[in-house]
Amino acid sequence: MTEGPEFKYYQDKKLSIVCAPFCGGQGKGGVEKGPKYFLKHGLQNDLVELGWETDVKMPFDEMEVMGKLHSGIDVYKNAKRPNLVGEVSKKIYDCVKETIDEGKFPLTVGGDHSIAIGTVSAVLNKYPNAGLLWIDAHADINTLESTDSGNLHGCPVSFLMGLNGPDDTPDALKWCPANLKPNKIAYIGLRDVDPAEKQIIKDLGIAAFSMYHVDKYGINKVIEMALEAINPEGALESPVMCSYDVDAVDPLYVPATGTPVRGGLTLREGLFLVERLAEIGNLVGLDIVECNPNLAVDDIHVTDTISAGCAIARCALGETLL
Ligand SMILES: [Mn+2]
Repeated sequence: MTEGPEFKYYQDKKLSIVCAPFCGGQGKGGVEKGPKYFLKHGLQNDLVELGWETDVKMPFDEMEVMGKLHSGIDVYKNAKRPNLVGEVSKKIYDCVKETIDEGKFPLTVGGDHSIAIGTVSAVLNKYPNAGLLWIDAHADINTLESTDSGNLHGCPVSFLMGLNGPDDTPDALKWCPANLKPNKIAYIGLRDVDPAEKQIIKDLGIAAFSMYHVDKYGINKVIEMALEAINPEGALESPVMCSYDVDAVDPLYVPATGTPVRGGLTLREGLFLVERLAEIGNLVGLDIVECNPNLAVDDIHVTDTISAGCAIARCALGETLL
């Protein structure tokens, strides 16, 4: 086996798996089981075998949060559960911040994508010049004004960027520093974007690579274009965070997810993407979200989905084919 890639920002190779068993950013139960399934699948041991000193963190009490979730829904304007999303994402923020302060790579396992309000804010707190790759079938940039469903897993980017005015920011989310700039995020894998989101992406000039671009240029070129877009200086030295929604990958490979859309990345494209980031060596944080074992039709769906999620983590953290 050849020597694995080097991680410039985590040369000691220490890492925390931050568990984010949360489903309140959307309406389907089961996505909170993600962390448990990842751990049962052997994620921690896999990372240890890749040379990472690894611990597991629980930023919040899952039972307590599920209790609150079932005790009734809080609503702000048309947003569902803003208080719970705000409370939980703040706890995840604190945990990811602590992890980075300890010199450990934060690998956060969701949960739904609303948890990225916490993870991205924490990474940007430590690495203000970090770029963000948002790997997803969806843009997740709806504002409270534009969202039809009111599900906050479709809105995290709007909070990270501060696109909701003070009136449209629920109190429980006012802790969010909203420090993500439009020229520091690039999307890869998009194929189901709401009209209002398309307008926001155009107006703000956000780098967005849909499946059309993956087909046109190939995944490697798309990654390079995305990294150039979020490093306006042209250097590839800047830190990069990756928030990876498994629905970016085609449901053929990742069937057990809340909002599957056909025509996505192949499993190899999805893994190559993070292999390439590991090879470049600038990764400073990774989320893997939206694995929902409850939505599997059979056990094979569960295994396919969880093993793909674990493979994304391993490939991002140094596993190579040779
Ligand atoms: Mn998403």
